[in-house]
Amino acid sequence: MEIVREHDEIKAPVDVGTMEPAMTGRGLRLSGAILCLAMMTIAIPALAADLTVTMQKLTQDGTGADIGTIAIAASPEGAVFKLHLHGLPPGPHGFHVHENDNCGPTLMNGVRIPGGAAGSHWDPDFTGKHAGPDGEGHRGDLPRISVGEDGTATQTLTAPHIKDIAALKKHTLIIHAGGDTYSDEPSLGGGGGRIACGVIQ
Ligand SMILES: [Cu+2]
Repeated sequence: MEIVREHDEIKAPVDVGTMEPAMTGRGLRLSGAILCLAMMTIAIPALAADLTVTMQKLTQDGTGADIGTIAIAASPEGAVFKLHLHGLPPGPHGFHVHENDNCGPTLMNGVRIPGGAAGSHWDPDFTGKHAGPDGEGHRGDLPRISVGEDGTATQTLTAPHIKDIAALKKHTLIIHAGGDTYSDEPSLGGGGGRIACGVIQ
C-alpha cells in the first residue's frame, strides 16, 4: 500500500497534458512560424518607411504656397526621390538636402534671406565639398531638378550616396533659383537663392 502511494505522488506533478504539445515537431514548427511572423512585423516598417515631403515656396517671411510633394524611398542604388511639383520657374534647379529642419528666413545685414534657417548642405561626413550626386562631397548633393515650360517637375532622381533614408529625417529639401554645376566652381554649385523648401519628417 505504501509503495503504491509513493509512486502516485511522484507521477502526479508531471503533467504530461501540458508538456506534450510543445515537444512535438508540429508544435515546434508552429512556434517557429509565430516567431518568424513576429520578427517580420518588427522588420517591415523599418525597410518600407518611405518619406513624403510637402514642398512650399519660400518667402522673406517663411513659407508660402504649396508646390506639391517629393516622395523618398530606399533602393539598392540609393535613395529615390519622386517629384510631383508645380508652380516652379522652368529650367534646371539645384536640389539638395540641407542640414537643419527649418524653412524659415535668416537675417543678413538687415535683409531677410528666404530659407536661410535650413543651413548649408547636409554634410555628415564633413567633406566641406560640393561635388554633386556622384562626387565625393556633401551627402546632401542631389541631382538637378528639371522644370518644364508648364512649371511642373515629375522626375524620379536617385542619390547613390544616400543609403539610409531614415537619416534624412530632421533635415530639409531645398530647391534653388539657379542650376547646379556639381562643383564648388562657383561656390555650392552656383544655385543662388532658395525658392522652395520642405522639412523631411
Ligand atoms: Cu542647396
